[in-house]
Amino acid sequence: MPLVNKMARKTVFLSCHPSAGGSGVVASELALGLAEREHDVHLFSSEIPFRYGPLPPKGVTVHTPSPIHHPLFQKTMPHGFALAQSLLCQAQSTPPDILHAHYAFPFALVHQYVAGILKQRGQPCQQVVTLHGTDTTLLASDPCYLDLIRQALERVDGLSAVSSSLALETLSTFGLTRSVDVIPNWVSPQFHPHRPPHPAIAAAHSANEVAVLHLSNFRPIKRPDIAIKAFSTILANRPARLFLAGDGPEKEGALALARSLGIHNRVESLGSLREIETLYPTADLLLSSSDHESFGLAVLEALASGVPVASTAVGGVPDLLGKGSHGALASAGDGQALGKAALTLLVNPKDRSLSAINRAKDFSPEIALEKYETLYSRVSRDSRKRVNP
Ligand code: GMT
Repeated sequence: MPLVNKMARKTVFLSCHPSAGGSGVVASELALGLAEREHDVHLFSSEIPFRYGPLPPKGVTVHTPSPIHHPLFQKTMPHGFALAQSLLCQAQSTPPDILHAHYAFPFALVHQYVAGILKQRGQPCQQVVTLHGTDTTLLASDPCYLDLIRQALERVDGLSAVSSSLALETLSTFGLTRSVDVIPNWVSPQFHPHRPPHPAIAAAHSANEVAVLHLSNFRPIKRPDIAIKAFSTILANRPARLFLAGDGPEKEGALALARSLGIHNRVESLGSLREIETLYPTADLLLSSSDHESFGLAVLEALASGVPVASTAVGGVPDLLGKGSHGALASAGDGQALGKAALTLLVNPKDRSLSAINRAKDFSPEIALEKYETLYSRVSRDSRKRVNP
């Protein structure tokens, strides 16, 4: 049954990466939630987003703009141009009220260009950007990208960040004076503790081993080497097994480190999985070893599944964990400290699990959806005031 919709129906165009990473998940779920609230939602991504599986869900119209396949454009047609063409084409039949970019680069830049054309056509719309991290934490270190992204952030009608820490870092990195709404991510109901045991992870329990989970896209920033070092500290104190879920460039290096430490027979690679919600509940704890996490969606998913988390104290993670027996923090880059933090989580597992579930309740889809709707209403109202002061 659709949720009660207190806001006027809007046509929303969302642009995002299709990948399994958090920003694609957040945009896909936002699209679904808005559609359930009876907004007209169009999601633009280079492929059907990972979170939707092979078939797009009901209620959201998914557009997968593809470059022109002609030899002349073979090396000069990035996704952004195909996206612009697709947004403009769709706007002919359903002019958008809101263009919502998940990342300023490249999506807000494309939206800015498209919004200019729509304004000339007499179809003005408002632009919203949600920051997930990379614009600020990676691209802004290049002064030319910094300028490019800053002008987009200054001009958009609404700007949100997924944590206070990212909002503050963005304001100082780009020297912005405008306001940024903090809209934390949420966890979808498919993450809960009541699932059948995952066979591979349950085998560790049968052998009286602590089942430790590390889930990531194994980008350098995720520091899987630190997860391996933390695990070796756990292993020195308790029989344990480490499950590595996901794939990426640093995976082989992490496995090589496990071999060199002589613990590779206690490390199991589960590869890339679609239904990650089936993994968490059987694990005893999640290890999050990143050098930076603007929010830390996997941390929240673990909590909702009743699993305590040992994490590096980076970005939005300390705020996300909050206070309670479900979390333990260690300095970034210190595997031994992370391992020691993880060991503290292995007593009173039932209390910690309850504490985790309670904390996750603070991040419900309803809270986040209302905040995004409020942001959309505010930017629409502000624009009407500009036209009719
Ligand atoms: O962490 C990644 O490699 C993926 C990245 C993305 O673009 O999807 O995740 C970012 O956005 C997520 C959703 O807001 C956050 O939960 C992650 O913390 C953030 N990643 C980093 O800050 C490294």
